[in-house]
Amino acid sequence: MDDVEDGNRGAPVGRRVVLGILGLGAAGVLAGPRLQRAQEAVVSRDPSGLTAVLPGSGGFRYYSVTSSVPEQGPDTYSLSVDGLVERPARYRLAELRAMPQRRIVRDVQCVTGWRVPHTPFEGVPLAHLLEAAGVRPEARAVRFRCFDGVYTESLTLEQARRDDVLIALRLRDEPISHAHGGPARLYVAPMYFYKSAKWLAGITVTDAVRPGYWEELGYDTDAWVGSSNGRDDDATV
Ligand SMILES: Nc1nc2c(c(=O)[nH]1)N[C@H]1C(S)=C(S)[C@@H](COP(=O)(O)O)O[C@H]1N2
Ligand SMILES: [Mo]
Repeated sequence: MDDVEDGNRGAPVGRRVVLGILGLGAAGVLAGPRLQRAQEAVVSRDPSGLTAVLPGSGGFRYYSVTSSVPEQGPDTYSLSVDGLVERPARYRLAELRAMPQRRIVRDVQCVTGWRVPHTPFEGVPLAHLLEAAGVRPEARAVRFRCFDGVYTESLTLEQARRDDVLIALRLRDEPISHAHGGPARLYVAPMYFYKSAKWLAGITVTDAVRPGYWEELGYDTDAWVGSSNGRDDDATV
């Protein structure tokens, strides 16, 4: 329960509301329209979302700011790269899988306090796609769009070129499930998990950072674990 009420800079989520929603059961988080509406109402005030610990999820919470997201797979998925680049591109899942992959094992850290230790993510370094696209000299930032149609994120170009930022295709050595943002999600290892946009659909190179979904609501755009969002004290967690 702690993560629900912890670290919230907006209106706190009342314990009674939280208990009421949890009482509807974890399975309903993914399926029940009534719970999804309740979930949205809560999530809109708190990036912890209120979600549930899914059975067998190994400590992950399921988060989505939208109530349902259409599934995409090898036949339908594509990722676009455009904006201030010499060579805009669109990649199918098979093409992404054929690129050089990097595997990173770190702790997943949500800004609200929950953590999943030693979690392997694997995918194409974002730097590789930027290199292939040919970033123009005036570019300063990268913007991410999701096929849920709502969530957005952004990084400075310098952050986006780090070798611990991936277009992740695998989580815990399996293809990323739909619930975890598959078939491809952003993975920004050194930052709080809200930077790791699920259901990634598009990458646009831009001239300035535009705050993403949660950042419009007050969370830090530079979301370094341990030194952002007023959590400097947590540097070792
Ligand atoms: N598209 C999208 N990406 C998202 C979110 C979301 O609601 N929609 N939530 C963020 C937050 S706050 C967290 S903690 C993680 C949760 O990822 P998980 O559902 O795989 O645990 O996804 C991040 N990426
Ligand atoms: Mo989060």
